Amino acid sequence: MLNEDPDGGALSLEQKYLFDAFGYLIIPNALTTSQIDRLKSTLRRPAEQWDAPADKSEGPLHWDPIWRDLLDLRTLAPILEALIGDPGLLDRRTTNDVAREPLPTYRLDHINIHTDRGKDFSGGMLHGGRGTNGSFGYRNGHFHNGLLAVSFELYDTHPNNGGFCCIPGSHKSNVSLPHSWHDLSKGVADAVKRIAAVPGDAIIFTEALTHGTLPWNVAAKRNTVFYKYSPHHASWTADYFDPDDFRHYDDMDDRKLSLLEPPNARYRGRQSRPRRIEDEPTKEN
Ligand SMILES: O=C(O)CCC(=O)C(=O)O
Repeated sequence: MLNEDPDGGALSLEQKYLFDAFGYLIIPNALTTSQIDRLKSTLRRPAEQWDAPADKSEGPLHWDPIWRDLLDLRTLAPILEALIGDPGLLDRRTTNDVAREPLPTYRLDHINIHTDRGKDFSGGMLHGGRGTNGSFGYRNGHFHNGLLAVSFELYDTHPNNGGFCCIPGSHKSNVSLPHSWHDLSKGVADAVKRIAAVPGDAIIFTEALTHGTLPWNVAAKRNTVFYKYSPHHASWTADYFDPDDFRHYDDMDDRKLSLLEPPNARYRGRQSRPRRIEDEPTKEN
C-alpha cells in the first residue's frame, strides 16, 4: 500500500528540515561495530573514480561481502529512497512488481576510499555546488539530488574536529564561492563548518553542497569510505558498474544487483538484468 507521506516516513520532520536547510544529515548507528571492524580488516587500498583499477575485479565491491552489504543497508536504504529515489517509478509498478520486493529507484554511481589523510594533510579544495550533478531541489514534497554522497568514517574524526567540512546551505546558493575560500590549505573561512563523526555514523550530503576535506593536523588516523548514488537515469562517472560482474556472489540479491544497473529510464524489457531470476513476460492487470 502506498504510504500517505510522500517520503515514506523515512525521515523525521526534523531530518527533512535539516537536509533541506543545510544540505547534509548525520545518521547515527548506520553501521555496527562489527561491520566497521570488517571494513577496516578488508580494506585493500585507496580508491578514486578517476583512478579505477585496470582490472575491474580489483574494485572494492570484490574485496569482501561487507563492501557489497554497504550498497543496501537497512538503516539507510529508506532514507536514500527519500532523498534520491524516483517516487514516480514506484507508483508505476505493476501488480506483478508489487508482489515482489521493491527495487531501489536510484543507483550506485561510484565509490571513493580515502586512506591518505594522514598527519600533515594540508587540506583540500572546497568543491561541489550547483551544476548538472550538483543539482538539488524539493518539489511536490520530494527531494531531488543529482548526486548524493554517503560517507562512513572508520575512525573517530573528533580529534581533528572533523575531516569533512561544508558550507551549510550552500546547495541553494546563487552566488559563486569567493575564490579566496577555495583552498583549505590556505585557511579555513569562518563560514566553513567542521563535521566530526564517529565510526558507525553516516554523513549524507548532496554534491550540490560546497564541501571539502579539512587540513588534518593530528596523529589520529582517518580512513573514509564514500558510496555515491545517482538518480536511476543519470550518472556522474563514465565507468558504469555491470550487475553481471557480481551475479555470481551468493550475497547479491535483486536489490543490490539493481543498484549496479547502468543509468537508464528503467523501462520494461530493457537489456540490463537487475534481477537474479530474469523477469518473465508479464500480463499487466
Ligand atoms: O574528506 C571528506 O570527507 C570530503 C570528501 C569530498 O570532498 C568528496 O567526497 O567529494
